[in-house]
Amino acid sequence: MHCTIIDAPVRDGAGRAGCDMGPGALRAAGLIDAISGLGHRVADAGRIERRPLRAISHGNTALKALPEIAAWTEALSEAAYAASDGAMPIFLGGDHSISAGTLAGLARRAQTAGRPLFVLWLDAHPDFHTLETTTSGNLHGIPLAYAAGRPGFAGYLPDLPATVDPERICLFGIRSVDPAERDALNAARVTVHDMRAIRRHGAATPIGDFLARIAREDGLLHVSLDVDFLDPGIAPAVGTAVPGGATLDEARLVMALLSQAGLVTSLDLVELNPVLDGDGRTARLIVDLVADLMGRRIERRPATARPTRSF
Ligand code: EXY
Ligand code: MN
Ligand code: MN
Ligand code: MN
Repeated sequence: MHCTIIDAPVRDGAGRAGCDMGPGALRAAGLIDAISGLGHRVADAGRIERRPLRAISHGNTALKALPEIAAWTEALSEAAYAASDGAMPIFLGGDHSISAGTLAGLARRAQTAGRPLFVLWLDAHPDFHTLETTTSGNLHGIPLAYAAGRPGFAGYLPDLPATVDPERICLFGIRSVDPAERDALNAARVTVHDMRAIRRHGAATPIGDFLARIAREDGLLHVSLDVDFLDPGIAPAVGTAVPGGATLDEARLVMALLSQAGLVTSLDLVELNPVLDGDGRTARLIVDLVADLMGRRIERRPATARPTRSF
């Protein structure tokens, strides 16, 4: 596999500062060595430059940093399109607003390639607000709606040349949904596996079914991994922590299933806030999960020590 690492140090979409240091923290935690150590060729594209700011106004006065996020979205859309021509781009966020750009570029790539794009959204939140429905005004709450072509973005950016079909989106790990998002997800027929369903039925069947469909349709698969997918007990370095997230075993199972299927063609790692990661353990955990996804063999430890005989 050929991978391209792309830093997207975006912080303006989140309610608190710090996500701009995410790429540096993932690198310091050994991300590149972890991937190349598995035999993959890694190209380092370095940091994306934001486009120049344009004046953009909108009737929703709650919106924060609209010109900044628009300028990042344009830059990331171009970068994602270019980097996905034959390689697997890995985008180091940055807050989740980066995925509006990465998905826009990847949808265009899929259209060029004549293949359907599927999205696995690993997150506590659906990020399915429009510019009209968000009440927090934090634009990390909108990227999936934007990429799916929901109405409610008029006057923001030029129309997307390609969007992600909502019926090819799978939300997994969800446990914090705003009412406007709930209604829109139902109307758009997005697949939602919330934590309650995962606890009751397990992770293997829904992920396996989604992967089987992608294989049948010869699709591309983008995985967007928000740190808050994980339980805050194991991944505290996130500004929007929600209790009851994926455990280490659940997250590793998902990564192992993705690795075995070999269908992932692009990846976002978002919302890591190193300011909240005193000992760096969240960054190390994300690197570990990426290594699982990229094919590291899962070692099985016996539940109890094996009896040994020395005579
Ligand atoms: N739905 C909430 C809002 O719109 O403010 C929370 C969004 C959190 C987004 C995080 C990154 O996934
Ligand atoms: Mn998110
Ligand atoms: Mn989230
Ligand atoms: Mn909201």
